[in-house]
Amino acid sequence: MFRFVNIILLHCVLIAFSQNNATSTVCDCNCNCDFQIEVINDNLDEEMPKRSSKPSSCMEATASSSKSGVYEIQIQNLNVTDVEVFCEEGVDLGGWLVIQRRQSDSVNFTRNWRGYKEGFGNITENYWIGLEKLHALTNNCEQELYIQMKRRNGREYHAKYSEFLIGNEVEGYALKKLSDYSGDAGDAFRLHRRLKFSTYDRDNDSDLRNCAQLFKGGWWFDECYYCNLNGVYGDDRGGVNWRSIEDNESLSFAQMLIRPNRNCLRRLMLRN
Ligand SMILES: [Ca+2]
Repeated sequence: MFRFVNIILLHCVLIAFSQNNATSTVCDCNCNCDFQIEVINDNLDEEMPKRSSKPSSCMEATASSSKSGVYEIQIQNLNVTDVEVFCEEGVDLGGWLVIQRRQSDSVNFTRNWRGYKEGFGNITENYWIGLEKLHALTNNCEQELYIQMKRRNGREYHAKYSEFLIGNEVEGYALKKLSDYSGDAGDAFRLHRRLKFSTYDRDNDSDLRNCAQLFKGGWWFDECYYCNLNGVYGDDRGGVNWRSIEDNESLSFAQMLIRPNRNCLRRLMLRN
């Protein structure tokens, strides 16, 4: 309960600041708050730095609509100024940004280093956001990671990690941080911590073989994997796989999402 209230509180404060609404009640924002906070400062507009016009996360982007869909955000430390992202509101209190999705075989995930670096697919369907954006997003402010998965029998699973951090290209876009796990899918991603990303043309794995070539998708391969959500869709021998759910079945759905975590929100509150 404390955690739930805490997330809602931080969400509401962020929304209030993003709207620069200095004198109103913070929780008049359709965010299901069961309490109210009065912001008392008549000169707040003068004292608070103006936020940029574009939101920097899905938590901000969806603040007034609370609807899933495509939004434009700004990502600091990235050459592109406006980036279209898909924001998911239907999962774990919402405010999530989709970084990867598998739902059919319509997009080929056998891509080279450049493909995984820049991203590919359709933002509303099968999709990979790209490692450059993932590095920028996870480094600008601490993010948590939520992974949704579904088997062919319809049963759904999830894995959640309290912090998710990806290195830069020189570091091989390594999975630098993957903090506390919760969920019912099993902690198959933990064993990929600190590993570099590999594609068939950039073998950074720990195996004598080329895992990305063998399993036809880019991932943080080891020798070769405990989970791989970028494998061949529908291929039970090396497909979209999370071994702590089922070793030999390609999942029918997988989606990876990130959202500013508590540490990030706390820092944003202090900065404001
Ligand atoms: Ca190798």
